[in-house]
Amino acid sequence: MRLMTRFKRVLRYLLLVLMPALLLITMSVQGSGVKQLHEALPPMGMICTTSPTATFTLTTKTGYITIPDGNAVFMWGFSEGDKPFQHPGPVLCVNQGDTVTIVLHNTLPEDVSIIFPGQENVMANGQPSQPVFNGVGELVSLAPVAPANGGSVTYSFLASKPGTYIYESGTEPAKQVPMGLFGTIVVHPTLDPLPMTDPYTGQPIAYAYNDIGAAYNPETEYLLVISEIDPMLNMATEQGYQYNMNDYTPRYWNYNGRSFPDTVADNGAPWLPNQPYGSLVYIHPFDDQPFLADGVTPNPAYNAYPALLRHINVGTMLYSHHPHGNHGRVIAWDGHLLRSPDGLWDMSREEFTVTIAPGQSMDSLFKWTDVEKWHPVDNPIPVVIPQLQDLAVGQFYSGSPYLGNPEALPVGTQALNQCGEYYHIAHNHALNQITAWGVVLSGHITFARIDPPLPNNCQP
Ligand SMILES: [Cu+2]
Repeated sequence: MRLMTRFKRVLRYLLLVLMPALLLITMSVQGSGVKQLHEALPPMGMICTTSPTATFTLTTKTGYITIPDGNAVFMWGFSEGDKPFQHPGPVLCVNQGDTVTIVLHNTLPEDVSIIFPGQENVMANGQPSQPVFNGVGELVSLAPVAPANGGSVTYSFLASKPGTYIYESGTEPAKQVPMGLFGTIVVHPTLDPLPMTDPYTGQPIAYAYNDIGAAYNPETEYLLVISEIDPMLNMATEQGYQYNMNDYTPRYWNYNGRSFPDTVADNGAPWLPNQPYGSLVYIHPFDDQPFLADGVTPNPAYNAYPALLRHINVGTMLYSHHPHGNHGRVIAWDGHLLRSPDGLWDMSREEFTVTIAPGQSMDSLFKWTDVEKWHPVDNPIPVVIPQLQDLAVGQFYSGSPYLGNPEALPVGTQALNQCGEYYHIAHNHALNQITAWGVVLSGHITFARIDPPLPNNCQP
């Protein structure tokens, strides 16, 4: 009985959270940009923190994040400069060849350091960054620390290889990383800053690596930071108790620091002041025909470059990611482009579900293709819609199996049905992890939204 009441309360809370999220999503349908600072967050897409000198100040902070089951969890985090606590840490975007400098200021009551997996010859205060041992030869940190309660340390390295990388605590990482001391480094390749544009539309083209096979639409660049939380560890840390790490049991599962349905809310959603990054993937159908059948009229639906999805796993276990309905083309692991050393063989591959190990990064290209070329008049592919009682008319449903064809929904149904858009769930295939402390349909879930080709009711 008590469980039932709790379930209803949680359900009501989920709906409360979901409603403004859906409203915001439908209101903000314009494409997103990257390479912008936090001040004006585009509603969707990866948010880059940039610096003209590739110099960043990261300050450790404490704060709270909210989980859709109603809980607020105490966290540690990296914030840029003197900005308020945020979770996860800022996405530091630099260019290949930059000398990256990161000044760590530590306000926490424990020593903190940062390690940079995938970066070579990292320096700490001008000396090679190396593991630190105490007087009796015990390892105390994987890198020189910023001492507790106000200490600082400066790291630097040459960003020699493009790709998606993790930065995270190297001091007591089994505790400090799950407490939230992690973030993402994105190194744009030297090929990227060149003024590459599409010959038909003049729109910019970006590259994830120094390879034309890694071309993507820079308006559709997304990040998925995969993490987990054992709230008992966080509570013990907040209250100053020791925590036996043998008891470590994650109960919350976050994408970009949020659990579903908050994952699909906009960047900078006002009810998530410390969790600025959404993870809704928002694209249009892939169409590489620049002209209509007459060969001269520009094709308004022309969309020849896929989205880029960057993934990192900062958790302690393997996580699968399944983008549903579409395969992603995996083009790189850990900053290594999947191409043979002689450059001749493209070793990228389409994957139904990708399993990402702790500490790994993976980049994939993602597109949605209208294979059957459905058209309401010219090509009305017949489909039998099941009886209403056999349908689950959820929030993310247009009433039609076809993109661009909104249909009437049962009376009282609250659903997104703006222009016949599709919503595909994208989630972790370990279904016990699409939960929030046992509440189902939270945790590691986000969505891909596919709008009909332009022009449409969402973007006239
Ligand atoms: Cu599924």
